[in-house]
Amino acid sequence: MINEPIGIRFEVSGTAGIITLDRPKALNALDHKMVCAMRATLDAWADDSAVSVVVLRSAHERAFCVGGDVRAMHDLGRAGRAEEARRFWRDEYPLNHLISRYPKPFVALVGGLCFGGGFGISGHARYRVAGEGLGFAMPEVAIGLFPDVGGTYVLPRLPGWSGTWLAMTGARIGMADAMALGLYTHHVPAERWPDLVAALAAGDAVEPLLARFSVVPPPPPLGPLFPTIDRVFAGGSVAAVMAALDHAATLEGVEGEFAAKQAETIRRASPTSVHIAFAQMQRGLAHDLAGCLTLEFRMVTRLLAGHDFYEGVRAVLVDKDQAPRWQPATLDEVDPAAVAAMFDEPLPDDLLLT
Ligand code: QUE
Repeated sequence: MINEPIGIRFEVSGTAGIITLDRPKALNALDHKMVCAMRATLDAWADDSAVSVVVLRSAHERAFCVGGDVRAMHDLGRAGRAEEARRFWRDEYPLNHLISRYPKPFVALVGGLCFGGGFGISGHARYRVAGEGLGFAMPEVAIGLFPDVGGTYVLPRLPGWSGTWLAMTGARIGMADAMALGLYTHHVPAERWPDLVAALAAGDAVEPLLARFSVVPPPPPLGPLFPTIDRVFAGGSVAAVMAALDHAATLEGVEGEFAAKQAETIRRASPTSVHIAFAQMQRGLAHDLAGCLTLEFRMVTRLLAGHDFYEGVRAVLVDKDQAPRWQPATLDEVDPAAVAAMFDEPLPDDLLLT
C-alpha cells in the first residue's frame, strides 16, 4: 500500500507543529514506528524557525494513548527476538527525555485513556492539559511490567505517598484527581481544544492562552482518601504496606472498603512487578529523569528475559482470561535483595542519556 498510515500524523499549522496520535484500533498504543517518527519530527522542529510551539493530541476522544505496544514486544520476545523488542524501549525512553527538555513550548492535550507509555510522551511536557474525560493510570504491574517511561522520576515526587499507591496498584484516576496530584498543569474542557489549538497556531503567547482557556477543576473525588493513602503507603517495605492495608481493611466505611480493594488489586498483580514498583518509589528521588530512565531500561531488559511479562500480556491482552500464573506467585516469595540487584547491576549496554 502506498502511504500506509503509521498511527501518527504531523502537520505545521501557522506557527504550531501539531502531532496527532491516530491508531484507533489499538487505542493509540505506541509502536516502534510511531516513536521513531515522533523523534525525527521533534528533532526537525527544534531547529525549524517556522515552528514556535508543539502540540500533541489524539484524533480520538476515547483514548489519548493506552501505552506502548506491549503486545508486539511480547510477540517478539516469545519468538526469541527479545533484542528487537529492547530496541523499542531504547528509542522510547530517549523520546520521553527529549520531551522533558524540549527547547520550545510543548503542549500535550490529554483526554480519554492515558496509560503508561501515553504518560511518557505527555507527562514530561512543559504544559499538560487534561480534558474532563481523562483516565490516567500506570497499570504495568498488571502485565508483569513496572511503571516505566519516567515513572521512577515522576511518581515519588507526587504529593504524599500517592505515587507509591498509583505504582503498586495501577489504579485509574480521573481528571479532577489527576489535577489535584499535579500530574497536569491545566484543565481545559475538550470542547475548547479546537479554539485553543487555533490560537496557538496563530502565534499567541502560550501561558496567557492557557490561563484564558483553563477552568478550575472540580474537587477531587479521592480527596477524603488521600490521608489513608499517605498513612498506608508510607510503609518501609512491601510487607509493611500490605500489613497496613490489611489492617485498614478492617475499618468501617469508605476507608475500609478502599483499603480492601487496594490490597486485592495488588495481590492480583505480578508479585515481582509490585516489588519493583515499590523499589522504584524508594530510589527515584535520588535520580534525575535521565538516571531514572537508565534504571528502567535495565529493569525492562531483565524482565524481557524472565517470565511474568509474557504471562501478564498473555492473560490481559492475548487470551484475555485475566488469570495470570505469576512466578513467583506471592509477594512473600519475592526477595527484595534480588530486586535491588536488578537495579544495581549495570548492563553491558546500559542506556545512557545526556
Ligand atoms: C497494562 C498496560 C498496558 C495495557 C494493559 C495493562 C499497556 C498497553 C495496553 C494495550 C491496550 C490495548 C491495545 C494495545 C495495548 O494495555 O501498556 O495494543 O490495543 O499498551 O493492564 O501497561
